[in-house]
Amino acid sequence: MKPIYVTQPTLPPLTEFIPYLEQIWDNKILTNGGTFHQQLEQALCEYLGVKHLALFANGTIALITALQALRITGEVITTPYSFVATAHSLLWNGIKPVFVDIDPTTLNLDPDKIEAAITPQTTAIMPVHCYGYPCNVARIQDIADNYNLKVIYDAAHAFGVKDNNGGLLNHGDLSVLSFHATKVFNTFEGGAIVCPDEKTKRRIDHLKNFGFVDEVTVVAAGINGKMSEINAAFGLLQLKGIDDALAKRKMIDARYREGLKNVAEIRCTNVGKHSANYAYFPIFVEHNRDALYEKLKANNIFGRRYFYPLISDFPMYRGLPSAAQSNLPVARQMANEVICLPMYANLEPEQQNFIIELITTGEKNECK
Ligand code: T4K
Repeated sequence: MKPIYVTQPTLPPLTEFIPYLEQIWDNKILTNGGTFHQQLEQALCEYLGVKHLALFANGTIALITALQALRITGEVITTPYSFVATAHSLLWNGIKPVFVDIDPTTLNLDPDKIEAAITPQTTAIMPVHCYGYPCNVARIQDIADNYNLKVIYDAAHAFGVKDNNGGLLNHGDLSVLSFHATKVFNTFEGGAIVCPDEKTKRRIDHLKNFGFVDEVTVVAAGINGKMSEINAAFGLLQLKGIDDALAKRKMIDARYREGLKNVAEIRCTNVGKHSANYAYFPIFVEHNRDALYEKLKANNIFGRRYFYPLISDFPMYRGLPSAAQSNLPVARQMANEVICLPMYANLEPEQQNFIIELITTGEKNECK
């Protein structure tokens, strides 16, 4: 059997991409805000229900720029249960991350624990909508308002997630998306910052273009964060199939839940189906997660332990007081138990049945 990875991008037929390439070849504008770049920004604003969005070369540079755009300094409260890019974006800005534990249900920053971590140096909160599961945005905003803090959401996983007020991406001061090849919506590499007003969008556009405002004026030490025309064109094409891809993911999610419901050692998440985009399918294995992980691998099933190790365990973070084991018990437990099972639109039912069988049948003690 061919390897089955944790994710696999859904690619449209190559022939459908050729006309886009022809247009790029005709125009000879390859990057720096060309036609496809403008069209994709517009199309994503409409699809996601957001006012303004600035495309980026990837999500990490978008995170770094989001912090720079709001002039964040000092300390920022964030989660250890995420991809390392979340905290790295703080270090790239000379900001000290302060790790706060997560809620065991949402797997996101626990609002009850945020206030105790605020100091006079705290300027912002950077929560993550982990796996696309919404943070408690109302509680986080209340805390931010009380302490005059900015909120920048790492929404790398949250493409298209809705909440009661519409798009989840409309919360906080800024939200940052990733369009990496492994994501629900991808542009090979890519990302975006969602922002509420024209003025902030202008500043972000300057910052992603070295700080240039016009031919002779540079206002900040900006970076090259621009998305190329090829990536933007691919995004426009991908967008046509996104609803179909999300519907397929939803079915795969349901099949896993049904297939795994009687396995005592395994917990699935329970965050409210209306608010998910089925970006990942994490399971939590109470005893000896790695035995199951290795068993799957031996059968060519390459799940991933997102997010193990915790960010706070990496060498550049583990000396921080907030990285102490005793500060992050829930995050640590989740990191030690998680396996993200293969989840992508084109995962075949037979492949999924094989994965479920491996987990459920016969050697139950293997995942003990
Ligand atoms: N914030 C959060 C919360 C994030 O999760 C991420 C990225 C970021 C910020 C930063 O956004 P970007 O700067 O990346 O836009 C992957 C991705 O590289 C990363 O984007 C993602 N999060 C993270 C959760 O996962 P790896 O090192 O696990 O990827 P990799 O190469 O092992 O890929 C996983 C599997 O996917 C492979 O085994 C096979 C399959 N795959 C992968 C690629 C790249 C494909 O089938 N095709 C492909 O092109 O980090």
